[in-house]
Amino acid sequence: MLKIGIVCYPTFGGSGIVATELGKALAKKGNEVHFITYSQPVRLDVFVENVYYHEVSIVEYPLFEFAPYELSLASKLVDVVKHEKLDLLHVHYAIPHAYVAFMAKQILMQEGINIPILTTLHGTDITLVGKSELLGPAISFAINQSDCVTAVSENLKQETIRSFDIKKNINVIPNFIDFSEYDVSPDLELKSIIAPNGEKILIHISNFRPVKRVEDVIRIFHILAQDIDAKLIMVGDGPQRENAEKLSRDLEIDRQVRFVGKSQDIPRLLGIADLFILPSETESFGLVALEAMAAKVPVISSNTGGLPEVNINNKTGFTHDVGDVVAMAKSARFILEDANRLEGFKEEAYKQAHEFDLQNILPRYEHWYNSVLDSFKTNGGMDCVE
Ligand code: GMT
Repeated sequence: MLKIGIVCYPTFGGSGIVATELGKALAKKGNEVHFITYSQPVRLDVFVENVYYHEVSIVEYPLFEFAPYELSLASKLVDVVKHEKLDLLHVHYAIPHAYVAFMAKQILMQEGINIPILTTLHGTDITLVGKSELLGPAISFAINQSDCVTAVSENLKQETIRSFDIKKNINVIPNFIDFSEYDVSPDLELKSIIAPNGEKILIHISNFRPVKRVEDVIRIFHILAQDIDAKLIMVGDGPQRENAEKLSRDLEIDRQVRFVGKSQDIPRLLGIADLFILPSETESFGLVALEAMAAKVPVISSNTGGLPEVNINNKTGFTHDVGDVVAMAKSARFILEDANRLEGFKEEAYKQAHEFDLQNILPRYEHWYNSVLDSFKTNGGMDCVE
């Protein structure tokens, strides 16, 4: 059994969820899993066997206008690796986590400890922040200095190779869903509150950042609602929420749209939905689309990034060009207007979600860990292969 350190962003967001669920699954199998973050990951219960949480306290000093988080994290990593005798560090996100892990590794080397650093790329570090010319060299460096790297989709792998000077082999290990913990039996009482007259229920879940194009969700719904009796649930919060609320008032559909804020109850909400809308500008994978499909909810999404690897056009839903709200609304109507057709799409979405069952993906992570550890034992670490 391994002692694994996991570093991630602990807030609402796909990468933190993937890191947390992976850690939980590894702990269930008897590995000792140590989460090292600045606050407790949202989906983590720390009173579970084999799970440990180490909070990074950020050093504040009046001279520092910006608290040096990277310094605090590197120091914490050194401390936890030494005292818990970790076998490896699995960091989620190149910046700053892979960058910081490299620094921690150098410090530990001085003490004769050679800890493998495994990095998983989730997207924003490559496709959004990573586009900054200023950060490019630091991101390339962090990726190249990792002992092993994975990306969550083939598209993200190719995008990383295109955008940076990458000298590492990048393995693709997609996001996953733990069906054993996914109870989505429909809550009929909730359904009758949201849609008292049997209206179709559409849902969008995100952090309402500009990349999610939440105003497109409202526009799609506005077009659709002219032909289909429907309600829309908007789950999450973020910088574009106010604009989206205003738009729904301006379009006079605010009585049909509910903004419910952040929720810990995603499966319950998905359990009553008929269609998921994800018109993002880009999405390296789209974990939330996978969660919807696991709840038998077909998806209307854009066709960018890794989304077409998850949402299969004209099978599990539809994919369209970014911003083409008319086509997205048309496809939504096509799915919803015929009960048998809707059932067919639901079944296909559910079937496709099983491709990403944790039971299939976890062994790939375990294999990855073991192969890098083997190479550390035999030659002090070399580029890993799957
Ligand atoms: O975009 C988000 O909602 C959050 C973001 C994150 O950094 O946590 O998600 C990214 O990682 C997820 C897990 O791998 C992917 O499913 C999301 O597609 C990806 N977001 C983007 O690429 C914009």
